[in-house]
Amino acid sequence: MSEVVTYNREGNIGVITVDYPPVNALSHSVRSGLVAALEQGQLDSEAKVLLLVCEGRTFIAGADIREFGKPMQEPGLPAVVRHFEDSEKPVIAAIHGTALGGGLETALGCHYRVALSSAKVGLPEVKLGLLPGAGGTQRLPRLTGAQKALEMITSGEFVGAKDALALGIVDAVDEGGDARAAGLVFAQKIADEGKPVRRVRDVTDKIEAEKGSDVFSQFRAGLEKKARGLFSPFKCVDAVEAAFNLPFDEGMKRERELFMECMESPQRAGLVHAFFAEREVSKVKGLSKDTPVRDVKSVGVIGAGTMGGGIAMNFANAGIPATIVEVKQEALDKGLGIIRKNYENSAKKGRITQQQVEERMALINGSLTYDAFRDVDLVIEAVFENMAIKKEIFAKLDGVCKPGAILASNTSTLDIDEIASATKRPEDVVGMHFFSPANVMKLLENVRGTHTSDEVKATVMAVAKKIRKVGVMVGNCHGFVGNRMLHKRGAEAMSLVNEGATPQQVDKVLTDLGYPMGQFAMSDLAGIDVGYRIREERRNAGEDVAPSWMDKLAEQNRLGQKTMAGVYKYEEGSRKPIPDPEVDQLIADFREEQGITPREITDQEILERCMYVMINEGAKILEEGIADRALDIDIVWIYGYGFPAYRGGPMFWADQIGLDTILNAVEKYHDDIGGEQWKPSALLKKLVAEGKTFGKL
Ligand code: 3H9
Repeated sequence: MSEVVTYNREGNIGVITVDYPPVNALSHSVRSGLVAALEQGQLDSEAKVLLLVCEGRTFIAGADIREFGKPMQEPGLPAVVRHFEDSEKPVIAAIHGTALGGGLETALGCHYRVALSSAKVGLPEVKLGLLPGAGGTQRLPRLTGAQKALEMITSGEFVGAKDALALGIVDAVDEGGDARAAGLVFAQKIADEGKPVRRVRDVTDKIEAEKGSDVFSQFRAGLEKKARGLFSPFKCVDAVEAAFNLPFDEGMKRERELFMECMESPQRAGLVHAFFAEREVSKVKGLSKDTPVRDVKSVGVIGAGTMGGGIAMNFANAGIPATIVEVKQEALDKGLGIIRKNYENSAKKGRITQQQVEERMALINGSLTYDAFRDVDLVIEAVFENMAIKKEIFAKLDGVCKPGAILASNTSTLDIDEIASATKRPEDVVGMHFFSPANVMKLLENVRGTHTSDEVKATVMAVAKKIRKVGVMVGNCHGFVGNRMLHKRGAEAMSLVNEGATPQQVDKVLTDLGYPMGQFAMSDLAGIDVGYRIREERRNAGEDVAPSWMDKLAEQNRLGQKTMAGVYKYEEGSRKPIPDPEVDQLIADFREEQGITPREITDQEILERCMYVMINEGAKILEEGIADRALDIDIVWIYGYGFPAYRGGPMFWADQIGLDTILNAVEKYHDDIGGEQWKPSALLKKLVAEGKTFGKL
């Protein structure tokens, strides 16, 4: 008898129960347990109808992702689903929580489906670089038709129970809160009415109606843009199309072939790594489930600029009141106005209702005095990067805020310990680095200072979750994890252009790798003055920072998108970067001035210099304990800078390239170019010597 799948009978209903926490994933034990329990149900002459239910928080959430990449143990999932569909007794699936991937496929193998109204269903395999491989691509379109099946399977988005009912994916929705009870009632009805089995594979009306339709070619054309660089969405379309062109069994074979192609693709490996990494980052070294977490019921934000406004919106979206403090009424009004405009735009796009706009605005208050922070549980300072101002603010906060309030800085580079030194409570001071636009980007880089207490660390990680961000805990150093690596890439990209590359060439190499934008398009977005000011400050501090053609841009007031000219030029109302001959000339003049003879630079050199310099820095970050694991760095880059998740993050990508290859190149550039950035990381050298990877430190 399986421990994770059991069989019992209630009246004339045979109940198959899966109990495999946390999400009833279809591990080998569950698959074989399901087959055994189904067989028991067939042999049980008292059972007229069978019911499949799950214990715990959810129905089956899919195949067991931890088994991917290991040899498959029989029975495979398609065969399990087939057994259910072949059953002579009607089988009913009772769905609560989420029926996802193989979970929904199992339910589609059942003859009837009832869902709690709170339940959701979906085929999210595409998000793991896969396609539904247990009949989902063949059975779902038989119920929903081609268009909806294509949308669901290529996006991986979930559908709520009521919509699932309208689409024919489920047969009934139950308003109660108990799936077993709802399933038993539904099953009893089927038994009493003597309803026969009803196999989805035999439903053909939609297949016949849409055979030969041009929905597939149209859908593929639309995907070209949406799924740029991705492998599996296109395979999903091929598989769904097979449902319309081939008899069921042959369609299943085609689905299998395509599924295996996806399973073996490097994109699948990258996306599965990203899936687990996203969950691992919430487990912070030194903290446990028992670490106390403070209640955060209200927050304060200092600064009503783009960043402060975006931060406040996150809290309002989560139902937490936020008070923004500004110095001048005018700036406050402007900031609140922009927040309203952002919400109104979301309402126009149908993402939220007008009522939600008002509810959220009601949660955001403005004030001109720090007294407004007396009772808040957390204050986030979001003024511009200037240590003296930040210290002044933190000293004031220390005087105003109640004991136990968390004092956070949204600084993107500055020393958290120095900021904390302005207060008498450094244990309550922490960095909370949001990424612009703060209401959109999913990353929250939480920065621990030397004295930050465990309770405060645990609280800011919990806050990240509450406001639907992915929180990553990192150590305190200039630029932390993300910007420290970005600055190395930026400096290298700038040098490549000094030496002969064009900005477009550099950007294209990065977008070809899968970034949404290149280094220079990103500089234009952030503002050319930002980097210029940092370089100037370093020069004023006596550091040896080489002159650059980008300084010239700043001096000519080409500050990026905001002045419609930076590295690229921009047309009114458009964010599309257009190469500008004036900049080519500016670069040529700069080279001449510096006595540089430009040389041909290959794309491979650009890739190596922009990426390997980051990997080398990432290794130093690990060496110094600024990041606890390589996967923390991967998540920072995926959610903060748009590194393609299908490559698993920069450190995972480096493991795929081979650390020996990377070290060789780093050593070569150290010899050729020199500089601290190319000094090989001791950890990188150690890993290569020991034949290890970042993933297996
Ligand atoms: C598939 O089905 C292929 C088939 O078509 C074909 C086969 C032939 N496996 O996210 P949470 C773990 S592909 C193993 O924090 P939530 C997760 O790692 C699969 N483990 O909770 C975490 O572990 P830990 C298609 C899994 O409530 C814990 O469960 N299905 C799996 O925020 C809790 O997860 C999917 O892609 C799994 N399938 O969200 C669904 N799923 O505690 C993927 C979760 O040790 N899963 N874990 O860190 C999800 O989307 C969310 O986990 C879910 C719950 C919505 C279910």
